Amino acid sequence: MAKTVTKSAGKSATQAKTKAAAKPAVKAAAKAAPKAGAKAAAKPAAQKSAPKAKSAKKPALKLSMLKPSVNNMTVRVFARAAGFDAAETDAWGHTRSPEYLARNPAHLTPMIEDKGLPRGVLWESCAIMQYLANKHGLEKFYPKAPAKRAMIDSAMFYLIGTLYPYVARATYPALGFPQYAGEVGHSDANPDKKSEAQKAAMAAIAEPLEVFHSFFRDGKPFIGGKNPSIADIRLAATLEFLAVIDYALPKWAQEYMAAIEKKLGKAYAEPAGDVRGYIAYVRSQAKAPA
Ligand SMILES: N[C@@H](CCC(=O)N[C@@H](CS)C(=O)NCC(=O)O)C(=O)O
Repeated sequence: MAKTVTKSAGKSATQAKTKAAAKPAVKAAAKAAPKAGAKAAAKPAAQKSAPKAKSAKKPALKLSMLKPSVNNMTVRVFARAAGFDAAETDAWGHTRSPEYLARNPAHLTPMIEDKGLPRGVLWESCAIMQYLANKHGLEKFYPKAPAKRAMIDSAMFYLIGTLYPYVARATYPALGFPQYAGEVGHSDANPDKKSEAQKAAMAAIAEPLEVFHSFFRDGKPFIGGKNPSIADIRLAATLEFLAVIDYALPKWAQEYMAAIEKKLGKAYAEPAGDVRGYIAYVRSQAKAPA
């Protein structure tokens, strides 16, 4: 299986920064010690600077992903925003290979590999973010206080269970993605019926979307408060797909997405660029003369 390891610009910049910052600190400590004239003083100085350099090191992350997917975009944005040293493997065309299925019988991406996990791998975008935030104490993205955390969890479950199925039924036909068994779009119904079902799904998006605004955000810039939480990353990424059907997002949602992108910068823009690039591609194909 050909592996494409894509290393993000943000990450290599951080890596370079870490290395550059770590070296002079250790060097300076070693230099300063002889000047102090005491051999014993050299050790504590060097030891003091060592943990600093170590704690600045970004935790490694092995991620299998698909670039056009917003489920994957979610974890890719989070990994960058939280400063992971993420090695991304493009799983396009490999999710049903015997090797992949042996590790992940659900054949899904995003998937992370982590020795600490009982089965060595973890899929489901929200579970991945929850796990990594728990493991590394990333409270900025996933608050620890039970009541606050419950709201983030509720928003994410509501998204996966209610909003996302509508988004998928409305956008997958335009994205060229397969639909789920049991849905009209997956059946051999005639094109008019399929189009009717797609329109119904599109119309159904407005209600849960408004719930995120009125209930979960509740006047705050983000669901997470002043900073985007993992629920915000999950929501903003999901809404990216709506561009493929020219869905008229309410003003608040447009501003909300812009605010997340502004706050997270390249961490958001880079994975979003892959999704947007794919949307631009499918749209250009749809317009191209047969
Ligand atoms: N609820 C899951 C959805 C994951 C999912 O549907 N992944 C798709 C890409 S969007 C996938 O990997 N499909 C490949 C396959 O089924 O073979 C999540 O949020 O992670």
